[in-house]
Amino acid sequence: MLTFADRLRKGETVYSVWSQLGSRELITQLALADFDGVVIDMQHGTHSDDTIVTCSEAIIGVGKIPITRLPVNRFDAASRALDLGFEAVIAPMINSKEDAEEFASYMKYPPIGSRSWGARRANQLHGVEAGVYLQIANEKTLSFAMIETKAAYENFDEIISVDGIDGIFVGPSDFSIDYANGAGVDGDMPETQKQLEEMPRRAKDAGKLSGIFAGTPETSIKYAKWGYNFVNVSYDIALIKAGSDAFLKAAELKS
Ligand code: 3PY
Ligand code: MG
Repeated sequence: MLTFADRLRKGETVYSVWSQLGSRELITQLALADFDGVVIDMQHGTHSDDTIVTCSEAIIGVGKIPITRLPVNRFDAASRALDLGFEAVIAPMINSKEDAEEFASYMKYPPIGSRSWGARRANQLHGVEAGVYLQIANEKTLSFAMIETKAAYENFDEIISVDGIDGIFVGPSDFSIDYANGAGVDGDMPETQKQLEEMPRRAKDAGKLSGIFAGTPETSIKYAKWGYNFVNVSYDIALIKAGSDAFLKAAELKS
């Protein structure tokens, strides 16, 4: 338990699946599939402060890594997610050193931050004594600051060097929207590829981790080759659609 940080720091590439649909039954099925972890999306998914309570249990119950992405500027929910047993929290739209410092303050106990004590559910789920959890939590739970705007990219070095930020997590879609000045959304747009390729190296040089949202097999392979430690390969809605389309096509039930 609490293995995510160790696996990434040892050099393993970890592959997760993203959950937008806030159902515990669905989370259990995603966790039973062969992904390493499940990301509960509180920003754009139908998850809420309530649904995430049972999600960590469902994911940990089948031996997978529980991760969540917060809504924008809901740093209070970061501490609570950790209290519920999540091993990593992804914060969207971290555009400045100040945003990163505020996020980190909710993620880490003193002396790094000011996370408040109350991790009893995390202790139980991960099978560690309260005092032990306090000693290991800052190292074993991970804060990922999302880089998904031009401003964030320009402030990359300042954001990545904040004590208590363990890594960056790139959002190629929002990044592309900002680079296209709102004209379109395309994570593969040529104007952003150099930046996406260089970020894992810059994170590594700073002694930090890197993650990214892929979405297709091709982008998953590309990002892993570029050195991202943590690649989210797809999401529940897309997998249901892809599976349905493939079935109907194979059975020749629809043209
Ligand atoms: C993005 O690509 O902007 C994301 O936030 C990934 O979900
Ligand atoms: Mg985004």
